[in-house]
Amino acid sequence: MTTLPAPPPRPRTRANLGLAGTCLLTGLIASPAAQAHVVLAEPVALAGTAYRATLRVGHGCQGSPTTALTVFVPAGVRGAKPMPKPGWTLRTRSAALTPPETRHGKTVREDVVEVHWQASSPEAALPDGWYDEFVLHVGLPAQGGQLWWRVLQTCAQGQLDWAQVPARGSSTRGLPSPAVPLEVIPPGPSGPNPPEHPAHAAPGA
Ligand SMILES: [Cu+2]
Repeated sequence: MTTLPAPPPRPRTRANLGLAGTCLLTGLIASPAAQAHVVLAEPVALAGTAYRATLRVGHGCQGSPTTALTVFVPAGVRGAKPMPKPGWTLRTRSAALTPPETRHGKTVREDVVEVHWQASSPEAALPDGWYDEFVLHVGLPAQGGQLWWRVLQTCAQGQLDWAQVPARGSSTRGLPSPAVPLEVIPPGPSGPNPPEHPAHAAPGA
C-alpha cells in the first residue's frame, strides 16, 4: 500500500460549475440522469455488511476522456479494498483511525480514506462515449443512514468534482454535480443475518 499526499483543498470555481451544469443539461435531454452521472451500481445496501461498491462512470468531461478517478471513502466505511484495473495504476491514501479499532484480533490504527485510479497511458483513458466501472470492497457502518461518496473525475481536459450533497433528504435532483448516494438500510427488528466473518463487515459488528 502506498500513501498519497493529502490533496490541496479544491475551491469550487465557476469553471467547475459550468462544466457540471452542461453535464446536467445533456443528461436531462439525452439520457436518464442515472446513466449520466457517476453512480453506484447498487445504491442500496444493508448496514453492517460487506459491500461491493461499483462506481459507474458514464461520460467524460465535456467530451474529454477520463484519465483518473479519485474516490473519497465516506466516514464510517471501513476496510476499503480497491480492485485493480488493467491499464490503470492504483494508489490509496490512509488516515489515522481515532480511536484505533480491533479487527481479526489485531489493533488497526489507520484505514484507507482515498482510492485513486490513474490511466497508465492516453490509450488506457476512458473515452467520453464509453462507460466503465471502478470497484471497491468495503465494510458498511453498523447503523443505517444516507452515505455520500465524493468522486473526483479527472479528464484529459478538465475535471468534474462529484461532491454536492442536498441540504436535506436524499434526492440529488437539481444538483449539477452531486456526490454519489448510498442508502444504508438499518437492520430489521430481528436484525440482519450475522455475517459469515463479522470482522470483515463493520466496526463494532
Ligand atoms: Cu453526468
